[in-house]
Amino acid sequence: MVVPPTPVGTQRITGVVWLDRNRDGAQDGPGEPGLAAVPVELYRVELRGGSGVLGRVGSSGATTGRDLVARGLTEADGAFAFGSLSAGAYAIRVRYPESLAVTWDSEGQFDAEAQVVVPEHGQAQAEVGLAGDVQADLRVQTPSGSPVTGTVLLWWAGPDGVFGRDDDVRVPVEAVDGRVLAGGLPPGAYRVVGPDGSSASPPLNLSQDGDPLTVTVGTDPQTPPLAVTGWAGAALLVPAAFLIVGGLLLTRAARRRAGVHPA
Ligand SMILES: [Ca+2]
Ligand SMILES: [Ca+2]
Repeated sequence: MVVPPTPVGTQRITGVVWLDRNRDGAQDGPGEPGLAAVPVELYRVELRGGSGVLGRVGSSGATTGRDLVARGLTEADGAFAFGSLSAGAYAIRVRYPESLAVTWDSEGQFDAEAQVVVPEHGQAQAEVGLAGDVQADLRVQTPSGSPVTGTVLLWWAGPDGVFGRDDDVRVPVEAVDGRVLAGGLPPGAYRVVGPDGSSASPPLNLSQDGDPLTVTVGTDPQTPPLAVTGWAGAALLVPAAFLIVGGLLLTRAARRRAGVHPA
């Protein structure tokens, strides 16, 4: 029987880096979004002395027997993938920002490095959870001072501190009667987007020891059009009355011409 050769390049490693705000090692819904544009490195790892123990990636990144194979950035949803791999042992290393702490990696060592073994014809999975130490305490209101209730977005400018780039993160949180309490956030620059999604607050800075902040978002509901009253109403009503009376007179004249008489 002919044994087929080991396929090279059909195996892959996929994974995700996310904001694990409650630090439980699971990605809990939209309130724990993926982290985009996070650098991820892939190393090929050799088994040490045939002992079955995987070697560690040194702090410098590349050490003998642990070669850097590829680099990449996480996608908008925090996902990453390395394809066209040979079967074997690898290490995923996530270069996370200093302002975040590792809450989880799929290896269980909380160092944002996960070692995986990719089987032939198969794939491996690696996850890294990160969280910040900021607890946001916000009063969210409309320009007229009405408290906002509903889902608002805490729009973090990301590690680069600049809004509008790939590393930005939007965290949906609930505002109840204007109050937002949300933990596990990275420190830094934020804007708050109101429930209508159309307008964002001015930038504000959230830090570990920050005081409660009042944030104004959105626009007030449009003032309904004024009811027709007063002289303006009268000006419309007078021509209308002429039309009605005129119409009645014309109808009566037409009936008379047709020989129809009111009973
Ligand atoms: Ca979680
Ligand atoms: Ca940014």
